[in-house]
Amino acid sequence: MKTVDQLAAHLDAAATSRAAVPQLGAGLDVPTAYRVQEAVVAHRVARGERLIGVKLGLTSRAKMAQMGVDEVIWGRLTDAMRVPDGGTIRLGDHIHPKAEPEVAFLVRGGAVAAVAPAIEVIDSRYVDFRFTLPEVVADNTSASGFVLGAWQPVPDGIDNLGVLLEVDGRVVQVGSTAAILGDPRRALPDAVRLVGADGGELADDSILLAGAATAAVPLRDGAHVRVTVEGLGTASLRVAS
Ligand code: 0L1
Ligand code: MG
Repeated sequence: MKTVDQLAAHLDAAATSRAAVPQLGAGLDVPTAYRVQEAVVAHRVARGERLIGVKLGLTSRAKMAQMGVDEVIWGRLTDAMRVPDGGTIRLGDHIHPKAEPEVAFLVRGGAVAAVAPAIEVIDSRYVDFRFTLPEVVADNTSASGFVLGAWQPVPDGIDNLGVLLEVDGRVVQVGSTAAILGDPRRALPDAVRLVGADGGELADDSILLAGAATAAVPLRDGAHVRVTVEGLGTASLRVAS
């Protein structure tokens, strides 16, 4: 088995060269995988990226069942992953990206200060998007990009808001914020617990991507993707080659 630093360099090279790598194979446990994730993200920081938040993954019953787990996972977000609302992502900067509709929180003083509709772009560094739980943790939970709509005060009752994912004006996924941990507000205590267990904390003005409300859809050249969360507004991106 390779060392944590070797595995991190391997995954970072896959991301920077946009060439998917085979799964790492047995022998990696989840605690070690989080060390690999930290080291993978350290490569980004060494290139000048700044940590600006965290994301939760496997937050729906469907994704947990698919992976055979009952615990959410978390990953690190950097400023270079952020795409402006209505901005463009390039396929050439990714391997096989997918988009999923999410809700994002702005964390301040240990509490949620604002909420926004969001799109997460996930892009596994593994061939065919196939991985075990430790492998996806090591790969920073497939984090690759995200778009935030406008921040706004958190309304009462965000536990069952309708969510639409449109591609080129056609609705391709319909869901509810209930798919995000039963209630997306659970993301904050979960993130505080998971990040805290790792010795970290959510600094003021951290972004928290709470999780996906529907399945992810593959992104293709020229697509216009828009997410609408009932009562919260929209977030969108364009895909170019
Ligand atoms: O954000 C997510 O829920 C993704 C977690 C990793 C699994 C995947 O890539 O689908
Ligand atoms: Mg996600």
